[in-house]
Amino acid sequence: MENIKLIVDSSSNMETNQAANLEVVPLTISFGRQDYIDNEQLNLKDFLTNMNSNRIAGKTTCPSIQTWLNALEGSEKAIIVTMTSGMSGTFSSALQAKAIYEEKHPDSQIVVVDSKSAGPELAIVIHGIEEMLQSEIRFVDLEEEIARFRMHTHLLFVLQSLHNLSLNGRVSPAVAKIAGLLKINLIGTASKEGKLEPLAKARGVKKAIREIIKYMEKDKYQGGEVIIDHCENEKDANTIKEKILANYPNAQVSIRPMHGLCSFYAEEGGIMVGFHE
Ligand code: X90
Repeated sequence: MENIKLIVDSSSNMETNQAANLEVVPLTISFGRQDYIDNEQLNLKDFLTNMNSNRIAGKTTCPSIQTWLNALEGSEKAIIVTMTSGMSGTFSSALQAKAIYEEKHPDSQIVVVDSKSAGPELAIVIHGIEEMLQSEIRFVDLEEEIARFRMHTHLLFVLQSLHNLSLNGRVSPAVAKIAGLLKINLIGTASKEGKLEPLAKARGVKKAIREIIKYMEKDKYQGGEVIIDHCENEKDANTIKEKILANYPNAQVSIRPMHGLCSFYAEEGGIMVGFHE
């Protein structure tokens, strides 16, 4: 279809690609007075060192309305995919930008999708949309088609710490309590409302990886695209990939390092698995 811009926030761990008309809009992570903008210029090593030193509790800020407006500038049609409205103001800020932009440009049409998820599931949704755009679909039908596609995409994750999630009030007190447990891996998913939903606890990584594979099957995984994002944990990401390929040799499985936002919340060792059934 003609010239439709795709815009996604940096929780997707994706990169801006002008040739593909895809722009990634950054969130910001701050430690005291030091702001890290989660874009291509972010020095991840330096960022992780600062984060792991834990001297100051960090916080995050969603993209401003103006940041979205800058990304929309010049586009008549655009699709914005944001991280979950259940844990971030990112969706709401994008919706406000849409209203302002459409009023200023009456011929423009902007679709804003609340992914109700984070990380690699956003990339899976973007890939799905890119595929739709290759077909004969009309722009007015896209929103419904994206909603249908999203019914078959999922997010699972393993977290070794919930420190930053609970310090920032992004999980309920009941979930935050699990954060105190040492050496526990929390396996979880994105709930229907787009909140962190614990599924299981595991001592040891092996067990945690088995749980991930088990829950993928429960989610009716049958060989679709998988993206595994990790925070300094390529080893476990690879093990998960191998296990998936053992059952589905033709599956497209990729591994990516998390960018700043996901690294901050998933923390060192954290793994997020986004997939299409
Ligand atoms: O400042 C902001 O608006 C950003 C807040 C982001 C909070 C959630 C980030 C989650 C990143 C952690 C594990 C996955 C949980 C996702 C459930 C939907 C990764």
